[in-house]
Amino acid sequence: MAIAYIGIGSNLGNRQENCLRAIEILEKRGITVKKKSSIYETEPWGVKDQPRFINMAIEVETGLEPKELLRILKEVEREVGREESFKWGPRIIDLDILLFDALILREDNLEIPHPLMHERDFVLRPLCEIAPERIHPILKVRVCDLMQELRYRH
Ligand code: PH2
Ligand code: MG
Ligand code: MG
Repeated sequence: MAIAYIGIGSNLGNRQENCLRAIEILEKRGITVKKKSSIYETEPWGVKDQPRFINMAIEVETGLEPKELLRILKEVEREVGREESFKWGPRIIDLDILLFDALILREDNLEIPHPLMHERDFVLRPLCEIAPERIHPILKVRVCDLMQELRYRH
């Protein structure tokens, strides 16, 4: 079994309901959700001219391989109602793998750790709530320290 962290975001429709519904569907698909962060309302990052987001992070336990987990996340996104949008644009639901054990994977369609997680307050804040001591396997820094560093830079 692996422990993975998933970042959840929504800025269209009933944002909170979308996030909670995604978690429910994941559980129905046999993914054990072990921890849930609080619900955070965050300023849009990257493309600023769009509605505010709801963000969360969850810890899951799974026997799936990372690629299989990614496939399930995409299916759940579709089930919650995600439609095509542009990069960093508004979305009903977004489910991103942040960390997967201490795995480092760099492929075209899947990069773990998430390549921008250490730059994003909307990822680090909820993640820090449920996994402050987790080590980023490339940067070799704890999640809580990544958040401190980000605060310092901004
Ligand atoms: N997701 C993005 C782009 N910008 N900003 C916030 N606050 N929250 C997000 O989840 C988010 C974002 C692309 O995935
Ligand atoms: Mg994303
Ligand atoms: Mg995504």
